[in-house]
Amino acid sequence: AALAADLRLAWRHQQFELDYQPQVDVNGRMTGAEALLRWQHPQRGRVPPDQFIPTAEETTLILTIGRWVLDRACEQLAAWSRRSDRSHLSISVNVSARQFRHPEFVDEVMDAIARSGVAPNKLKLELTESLLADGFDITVNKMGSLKRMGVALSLDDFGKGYSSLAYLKRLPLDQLKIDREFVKDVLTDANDAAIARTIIGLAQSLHLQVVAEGVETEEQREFLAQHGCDGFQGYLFCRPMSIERLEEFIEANL
Ligand code: G
Ligand code: G
Ligand code: MN
Ligand code: NA
Repeated sequence: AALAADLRLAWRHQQFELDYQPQVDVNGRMTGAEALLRWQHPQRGRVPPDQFIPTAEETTLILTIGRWVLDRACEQLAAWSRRSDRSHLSISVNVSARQFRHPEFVDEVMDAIARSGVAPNKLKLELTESLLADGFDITVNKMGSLKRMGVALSLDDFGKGYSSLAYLKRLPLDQLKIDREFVKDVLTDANDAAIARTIIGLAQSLHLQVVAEGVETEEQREFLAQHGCDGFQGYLFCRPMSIERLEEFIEANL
């Protein structure tokens, strides 16, 4: 309850910020970035999202924050679209189950895109397998509406949840993200290596792009790339950082 009250104050005092973490292709070229929410608390410092998003989800604040994140991401995409050396970049936005479930969600995405004037395919929504608990047909229909709008859809934290392969086939996805849990020990744990390879193979047979998160070493990147992974994100390339620092990273890596 105390945290919920603190979060409302945080919203009122504009203590939320977005960091961005670059994503790169097999050639090391940046293809886009994931927007990651941060709470800059005057006393507690920077509070990581896993410590406040669950509470925000218990209140309607997640809807307010979620709209703000979408708007910010679209504004950033609009700024990049006006520069020829950045117009290819995409931004991935995490969408919580409660936010996705809200009846207005599809309209809100449409509004954010319309207001900013960005190409819809530059916006990627990261959904999690927990959405499937809501009822499969509703989820698929909503995803279909977003797809028809041209927005890209990614399944985040893949492998941690419980989505069956039969379900996966029917979801209108563009991308799977291999959870960092499986990437961490991919070189030393035969089971994790098998899981990572299986996810990559699955993505390939479903014609989905596959991005590994939490890539920290060149050896991990190499292993994943050899098995067909086409996108990478992690400390090896870059930590999540402010938009100002990200702009410097982009300049240095053009
Ligand atoms: O940046 P960090 O690794 O601490 O993020 C932890 C998790 O918090 C991410 O995996 C992501 O699922 C979640 N997260 C980050 N930003 C957002 C956001 O804007 N909205 C939602 N719903 N979740 C987010
Ligand atoms: O959406 P998701 O919860 O997966 O967000 C990714 C989270 O993983 C972010 O909170 C980010 O800070 C964190 N992260 C990003 N790259 C790395 C990495 O290379 N190693 C570790 N341990 N965490 C990472
Ligand atoms: Mn994510
Ligand atoms: Na993730």
